[in-house]
Amino acid sequence: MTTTQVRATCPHDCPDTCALLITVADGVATEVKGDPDHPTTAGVLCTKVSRYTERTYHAERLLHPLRRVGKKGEGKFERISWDEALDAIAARLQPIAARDPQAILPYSYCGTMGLVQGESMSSRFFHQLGASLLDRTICATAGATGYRYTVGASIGTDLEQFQNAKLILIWGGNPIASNLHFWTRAQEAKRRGATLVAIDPYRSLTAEKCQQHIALLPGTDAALALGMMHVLIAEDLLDHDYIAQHTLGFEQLKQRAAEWTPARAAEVCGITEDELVNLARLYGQTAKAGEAVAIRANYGVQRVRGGGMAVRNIACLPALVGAWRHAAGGIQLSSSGSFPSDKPALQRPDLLKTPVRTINMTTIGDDLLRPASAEFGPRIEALIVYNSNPVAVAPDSSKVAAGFAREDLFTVVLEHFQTDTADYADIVLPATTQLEHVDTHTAFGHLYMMANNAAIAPLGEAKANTEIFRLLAARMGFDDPCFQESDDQLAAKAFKTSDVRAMHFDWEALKQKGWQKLNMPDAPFAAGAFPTPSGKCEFYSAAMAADGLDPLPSYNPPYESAASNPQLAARYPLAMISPPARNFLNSSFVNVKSLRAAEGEPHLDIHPDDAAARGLAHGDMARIYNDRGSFVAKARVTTKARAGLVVGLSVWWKKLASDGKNANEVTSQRLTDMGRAPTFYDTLVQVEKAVA
Ligand SMILES: Nc1nc2c(c(=O)[nH]1)N[C@H]1C(S)=C(S)[C@@H](COP(=O)(O)OP(=O)(O)OC[C@H]3O[C@@H](n4cnc5c(=O)[nH]c(N)nc54)[C@H](O)[C@@H]3O)O[C@H]1N2
Ligand SMILES: Nc1nc2c(c(=O)[nH]1)N[C@H]1C(S)=C(S)[C@@H](COP(=O)(O)OP(=O)(O)OC[C@H]3O[C@@H](n4cnc5c(=O)[nH]c(N)nc54)[C@H](O)[C@@H]3O)O[C@H]1N2
Ligand code: SF4
Ligand SMILES: [Mo]
Repeated sequence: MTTTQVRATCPHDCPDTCALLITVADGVATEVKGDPDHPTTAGVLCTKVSRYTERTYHAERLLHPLRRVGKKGEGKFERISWDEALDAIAARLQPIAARDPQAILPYSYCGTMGLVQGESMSSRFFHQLGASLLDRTICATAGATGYRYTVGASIGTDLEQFQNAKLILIWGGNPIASNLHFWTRAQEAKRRGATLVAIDPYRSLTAEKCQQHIALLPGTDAALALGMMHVLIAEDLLDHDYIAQHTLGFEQLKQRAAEWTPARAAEVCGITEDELVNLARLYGQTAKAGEAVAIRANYGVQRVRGGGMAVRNIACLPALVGAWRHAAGGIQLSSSGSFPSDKPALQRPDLLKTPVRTINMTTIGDDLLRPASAEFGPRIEALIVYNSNPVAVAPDSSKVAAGFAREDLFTVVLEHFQTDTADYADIVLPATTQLEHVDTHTAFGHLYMMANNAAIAPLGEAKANTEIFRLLAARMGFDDPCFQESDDQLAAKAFKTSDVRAMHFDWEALKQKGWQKLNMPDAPFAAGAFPTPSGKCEFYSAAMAADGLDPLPSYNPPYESAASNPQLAARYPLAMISPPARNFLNSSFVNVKSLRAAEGEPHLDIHPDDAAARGLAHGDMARIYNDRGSFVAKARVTTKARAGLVVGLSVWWKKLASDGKNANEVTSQRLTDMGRAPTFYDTLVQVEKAVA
């Protein structure tokens, strides 16, 4: 028996982007471990990816192309050959492209975060075709936009510094579930005497383990940050020198913050004035004592109408107290902007010869149902889905499913499994997993360029996304030489070596070593030099004014809350959030038995008072509904959910739930204040005991 060890990278949409070691015995992957030498992975993986072989060798892996024989959504398919599949696709796409290629839409997200198997050959294909562009907003664009207006780019505190902080605000994140290797650092900081504060409407696994927990109402974080600014300014807990040298608009900010008395802010947030004032003092006084104060801002704050502004306001705090002076101070939202990846080289936008429209992935429900019009352009006639499971993950799911069920829509799905989305496909194409293909990765939680070597041969007839788009390009008659490039050739172009941060990038060397840190200063904004138009942290943003937004920190209340929409709240009094379950990764892994068993079944956490008012007991089946739809989940009566809030950990495969539905039945397609992003956690519902 020959046993080898292959260096790989976790492909999932998780900030940790772990370095993996794959043990391969006679061509079979037998173990997936964390690389002990990688500084942030440190030999530890989450439960999900420790079970990676269970996913790769799953009995239900798609191993052959399939053609639908049943009704859309029914899941009945027959096996066909690759030639038949590619011919069938080209035969459907060609006439549509001849009429108007914008009627063809790619739909993809981060099933893999790889630069090669994500958007490289696929983008080239759609650019050459002249298909509609997809605005990939489903996760991070609200916060990224708010952060960019303020700090300049998605650059922040290095993960490897957090253990040295004296105070860490874990703001809208649940790292025990979703950012494990940050949690390790936070715990180390705690051992060294740091205080951890969770800011989260829900007593999450993480909030339970922090010394303090501020359980504010969902969607009110921008007000909390404004109230904190008020206290910092009123009590002079400021770094005047840092403000003078490295910020813009302090005098205007001062006036704005004056309006946000602790009493007003606390009322909006549904917390006590003391909680707010004490938090601001803890933050300001710790900084004033010369200690590092850090914020880990995460996605929980962004999935509401005011999500962009919330991140912007939070991102102002470190500059006010001079937290950026310390390598362990400041804020991390995402490290993605640190990577000089060369997207134009990979994606070749120059292949697109005429301007085309852009469709927002968040509103795919409405857009699939939209007729042709002067504003919208042609009706969507063909959809090619890869690296995503929109029928489960996109908001307002009954609309999404209705769109996918259109008989006149031609749908191709590239997948590992027969997902809720694949059930609606005309043609399903089997894709390789990370163990079977080559890739290179950035990260959004650390600063390492990462390599993924193929550990095993593709299973069955599975092919890498890149190879599928190469074959489709050939079928469509695209003869540009760029459609011949191999995965290694693509990976070799992934980073700009002209940029000092990646000047040492060399693909062959990276494949050998597995990972390589970017050249980045330890404390990125210790001496200012923010990548904003002014070079300063912008409390006042002229770019925002130009974009029609309030140029100063402000508060955009939720679309759906008791305070902002009392009429709706009279019918649907409970705020619902549906953050990630620990054992799933979005909708990935839901079909892995051991992981699904750990989650059990869809649950709804509800406060004892709210349950009692509805005659709902622990373990009863609850029906959760609003005007958009309904789903059922088993009630867990618990004070983890504050009164007025219900929590349904997600994202379940609809077909693995007893009613064939999930939390996205009730979420809406309305967009955030910035970044055209979804508002999954801006949802009012009513709950009742389900009739058996
Ligand atoms: N195990 C696991 N890990 C994951 C994922 C997964 O599905 N499972 N998904 C990955 C992806 S794609 C992402 S984007 C990240 C997401 O992971 P996180 O960044 O941690 O974000 P969420 O899980 O959306 O929310 C985190 C916390 O925010 C809280 N929250 C909800 N609304 C609000 C609010 O208005 N204000 C505040 N302050 N808090 C709020 C929730 O209760 C939750 O506990 O995790 C990644 N990692
Ligand atoms: N209610 C609610 N809805 C949510 C969220 C929430 O918190 N609550 N979170 C939102 C967020 S943050 C995100 S990021 C989105 C995530 O939404 P998606 O990006 O759609 O993520 P997944 O559901 O994991 O689906 C990814 C799919 O890609 C497939 N895949 C993986 N690797 C490959 C590959 O190499 N090739 C191909 N062809 N396929 C591959 C996987 O099998 C999987 O089915 O969901 C959003 N939806
Ligand atoms: S999902 Fe996240 S924590 Fe788990 S192995 Fe992948 S990168 Fe690491
Ligand atoms: Mo996400």
